[in-house]
Amino acid sequence: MTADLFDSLETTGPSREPLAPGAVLLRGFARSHETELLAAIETITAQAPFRRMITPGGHQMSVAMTNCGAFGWVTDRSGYRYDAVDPESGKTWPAMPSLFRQLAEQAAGAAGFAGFAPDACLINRYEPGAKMSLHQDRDERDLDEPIVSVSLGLPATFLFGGLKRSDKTQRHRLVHGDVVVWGGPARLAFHGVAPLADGEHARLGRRRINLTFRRAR
Ligand code: MD3
Ligand code: FE
Repeated sequence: MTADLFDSLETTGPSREPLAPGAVLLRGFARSHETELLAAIETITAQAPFRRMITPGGHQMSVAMTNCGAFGWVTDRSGYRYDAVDPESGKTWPAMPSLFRQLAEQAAGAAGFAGFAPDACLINRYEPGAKMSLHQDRDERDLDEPIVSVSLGLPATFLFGGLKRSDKTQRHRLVHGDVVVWGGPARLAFHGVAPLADGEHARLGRRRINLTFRRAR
């Protein structure tokens, strides 16, 4: 473990760093729940396996995705949408585990968004080289609701821009257990993830998993 991580977690506990107006990084907020989170992800992905979806433009995403909760985010040639049904199985998505719901609610509360009640959790899996191009999240009905993200496994370089695609981007390294709450003026910011560097994580091997909790409907 690095000196930084040791200082921030072992001696002082999770820390709270503002990234931009409306965006708060809760460093290590999910670390103490890693075993239960990973077990829940195993259960979910046994029912709704990771798959690489096709964008409306016809490209296959490098990130593999699945969902849990009442609604799941999906993309295909016809567009992006939230759907109660997994198009691969024709069944509803696995239920959102209460730990997921509680973690998201607590993180949102710590960032000033009391009462956050997510109805969708998108689960993204990155393998070395996988990336997410700059985009905005705007498929949710109420953009006043925040998004809570949980990073697990290999570290990633997260890109965080402004309200225009051409705005300059800040880079932030997100590591295992980090939670970020995105709301208010940050909610419609362009953002993405740089190609994942290869590595070996003690719990996840050559992978990064990101959970995003949303109020879709
Ligand atoms: C900033 N996922 O699933 S999480 C996504 O690491 C997505 O997998 C990335 O962007 C990932 O849509 C980034 C952090 C994140 C999520 C939503 C945001 C940052 C955001 C919405 C608005 C602004
Ligand atoms: Fe996004």
